[in-house]
Amino acid sequence: MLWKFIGSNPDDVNQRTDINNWQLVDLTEWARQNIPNFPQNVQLLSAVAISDNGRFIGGRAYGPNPNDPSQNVYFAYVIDLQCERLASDINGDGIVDDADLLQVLFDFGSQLSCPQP
Ligand SMILES: [Ca+2]
Repeated sequence: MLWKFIGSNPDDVNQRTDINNWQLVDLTEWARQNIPNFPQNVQLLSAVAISDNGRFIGGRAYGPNPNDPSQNVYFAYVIDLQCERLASDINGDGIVDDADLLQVLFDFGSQLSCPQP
């Protein structure tokens, strides 16, 4: 287990990328790339907890209040890292349904075209 004090300023973390070859990531950008339907107007500010088995990560976020989207609030979040997107969920809304099938039908027979070198 590793624990290392690297500074009292959060910017110190970003300047130290050599900690056992860890790669620091922007949590919000990571979530937008890996979590289906992650809201564009929510920012993950920090990760403060991880479950013993590494499956869940919890932290603090900032974004619209679900009860009053006109107001932004700070809130806690939990990410389940084992909840993966189904390959057949074409539009990434977490449900495999007729919308996904329709998208496949629209694309049926299409081919990627790449410019000739
Ligand atoms: Ca879908």
